[in-house]
Amino acid sequence: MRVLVTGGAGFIGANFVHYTLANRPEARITVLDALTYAANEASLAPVIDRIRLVPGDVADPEAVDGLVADSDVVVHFAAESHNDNSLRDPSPFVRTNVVGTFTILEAVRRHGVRMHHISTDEVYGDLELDDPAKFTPQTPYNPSSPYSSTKAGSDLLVRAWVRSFGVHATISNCSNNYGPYQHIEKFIPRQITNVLSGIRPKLYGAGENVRDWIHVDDHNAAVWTIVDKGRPGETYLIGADGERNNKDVLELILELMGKPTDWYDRVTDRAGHDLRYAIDSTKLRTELGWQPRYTDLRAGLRQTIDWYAGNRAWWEPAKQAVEARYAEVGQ
Ligand code: NAD
Ligand code: TDX
Repeated sequence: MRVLVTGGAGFIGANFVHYTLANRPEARITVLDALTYAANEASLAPVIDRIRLVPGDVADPEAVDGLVADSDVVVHFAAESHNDNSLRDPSPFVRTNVVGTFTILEAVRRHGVRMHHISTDEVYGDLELDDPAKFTPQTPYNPSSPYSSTKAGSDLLVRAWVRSFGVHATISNCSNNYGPYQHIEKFIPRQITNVLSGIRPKLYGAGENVRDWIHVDDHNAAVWTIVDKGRPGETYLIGADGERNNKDVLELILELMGKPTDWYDRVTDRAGHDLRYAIDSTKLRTELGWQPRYTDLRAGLRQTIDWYAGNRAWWEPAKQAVEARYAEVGQ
């Protein structure tokens, strides 16, 4: 099977490449990635002789067309992915997430190629902290940030291309991922690398916001389950029942790293900060038989901490600039 992985030099995409090489030896992988600030070629270095890495923009039809034509399936991860960045400058989010997905859709339509679109639970907006409800495939779209609204827009394009043109596509909306190779602008790796750098961790507001954490390998196993068995045009929600508030996650990181659990700063809250995300993944589990393997957040975080401690060369060059950028806005 020839697999085109867009965004394969980013966090989830690079883990997808590693997961695929380990579990699907028959797959022939091409990565299309614009190598933005969020990419790290070192994430693919150990396997670079087993894949083809093509630098290029998913919003550029010429870069996309031939690669799609030569594929059996496109797994579309490429996106601008960080909410905080989208609040500073939404324009690359509109281009990559909306125009990029449109460009991929037109190419898969032209060449009759199967597509799986990677999206987020943030398209559903947020839930109250004390609401027992979770997001389901029936929850109406109600995105809050420039990031999540462009992801919602991309999902709606996929749905329309399925219905109008019969494109063979599936969509998955996953909750917050953690694991190796995640950019240090994101919550968990930012705090781990802060501790490793002697910097006090930074919690937005009171830290009551809840995220539904899933290990990146569980996400990628679910993606393969959908590529193998998903029904065309269907949407699957991916989540591992990992709800925790940010303060609890931070205190767990501090405990695992041998620091006092109050060794952190409270900083300016995110504008429009979504309160809570929670996924009901019943459809994926019952219809397609997927189950998460990493159900112990403590064990998954310990493995992730060990990875950042053992791979300083991967993240240290970016650390100062990431923290300087946050400091400009009091975070
Ligand atoms: P990331 O920011 O780590 O990686 C994104 C990758 O896309 C980078 O390698 C970047 O260079 C590439 N890219 C950006 N613009 C591009 C363009 N115009 N053309 C080609 N490549 C481009 O993101 P991530 O966290 O790995 O997220 C991957 C996907 O998963 C995204 O679609 C995101 O919305 C979705 N998602 C992420 C999470 C999460 O917790 N991180 C959860 C649910 C869904
Ligand atoms: O320093 C921080 N302190 C802090 O308290 C940072 C960077 C974040 N936070 C909070 C904000 C969120 O409530 O932690 C939570 C997680 O923040 P992020 O890692 O920025 O993730 P989030 O905004 O929840 O979005 C993530 O999950 C859904 C991914 O970045 C998205 O790409 C994905 O769609």
